[in-house]
Amino acid sequence: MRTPQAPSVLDSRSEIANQVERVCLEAPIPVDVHTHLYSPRFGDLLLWGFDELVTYHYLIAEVCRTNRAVSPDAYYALSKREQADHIWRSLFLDESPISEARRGVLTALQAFGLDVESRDLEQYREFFASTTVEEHVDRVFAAANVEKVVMTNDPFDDQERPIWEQQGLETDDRFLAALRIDKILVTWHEAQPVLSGWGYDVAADLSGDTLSEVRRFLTDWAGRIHPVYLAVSLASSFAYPSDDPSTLLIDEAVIPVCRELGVPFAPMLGVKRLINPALQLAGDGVGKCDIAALERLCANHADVSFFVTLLSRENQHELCVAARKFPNLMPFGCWWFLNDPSLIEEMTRMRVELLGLSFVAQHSDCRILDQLVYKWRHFRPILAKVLTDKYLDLFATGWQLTTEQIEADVHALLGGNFLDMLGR
Ligand code: RAT
Ligand code: ZN
Repeated sequence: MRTPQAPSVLDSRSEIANQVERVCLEAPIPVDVHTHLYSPRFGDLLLWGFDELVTYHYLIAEVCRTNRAVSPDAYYALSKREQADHIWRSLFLDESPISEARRGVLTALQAFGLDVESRDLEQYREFFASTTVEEHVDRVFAAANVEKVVMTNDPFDDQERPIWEQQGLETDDRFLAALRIDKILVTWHEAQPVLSGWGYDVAADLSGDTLSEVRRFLTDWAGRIHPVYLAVSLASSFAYPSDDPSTLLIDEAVIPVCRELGVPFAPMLGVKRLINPALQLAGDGVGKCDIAALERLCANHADVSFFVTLLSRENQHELCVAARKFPNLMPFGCWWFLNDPSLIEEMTRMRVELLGLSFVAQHSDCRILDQLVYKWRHFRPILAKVLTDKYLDLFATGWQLTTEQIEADVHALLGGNFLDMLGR
């Protein structure tokens, strides 16, 4: 019989620092809680490769300000390959690629063993052309050390819907589904005729059986995709309660379905949509949201979990305070414009100080498979830095730390807390 190993007590500052760094750099990510990735069976919906990587919408916004000789309209009129050539030239060759999104491209290329120093995009393209998507999914998951990712699944998407309808449940267990319901909550006037066309008896003014029919629609889709949460991106101006259809739809359709399924509702708040429409997908901005709306949601539905990320830096402290008051509120990730090292460090530090370990520290929001590598490689050392400081503060009081406890703490922050919330 094996005797259980004694927990390894860490008895010096340097030992603690070394172990925290090792654990943060090496721990598998149990689940990346929000991405826009798809499994290979979704075909073209799964974006990957050099041209996709450099035409990420974060880089489109950068190229349109860095090289104003090419207008947004002219940029979008180019082929994907020409867009990639233009971005590579303007953002990587004409100046140092110092921004976070540009650095990310280089981190990904380097991780695949490509020679970043050569600056030879044809060599990069050849590398991707010579691999299969299945091989590349394995390669990327291994390089990022990610076990599972949550997709963003929209039944209103005409390319995505038939795949679920024809092929049924996802079979690659690295890919979990999330039911995205922006169409219903943000643009009900557009969703209503579509739902009607699909045989749901819904009225624009929410009268009659509309709310139970929306519940039926959500339940049908939940049966089809088995979502780990229901999600929506809400504008910074989102108000709750309000006269907008979203209030009744949330209270009477979304929340009851989440309760029934035992999954969280994941509102993501703070976008200002298309402040520059010419930039298309790259044209959204940020606004501070009203934290009271979120507080009221959590208070009105104490038996449902809210899995929340906010886009504005100015909202982050309020979010932590709200989470202290509402145990059913779990903050996650450093979203989009906050996914920059200085802001990640600030937010992670503040969250640890106010919430201990009861949040999910990061998600990747990847749209392109290859980004999984850089989003996590850039995050891990920041987590190590913050946690090292915190553990050393504990050590200074005489508190004893073990490697096992640090591993458990890091696992929780990297997504274990999300799995616990689901009871998995
Ligand atoms: O981060 C992004 O790529 C944004 O464009 C959005 O997709 C956002 O993350 C969202 O999920 O709405
Ligand atoms: Zn997203």
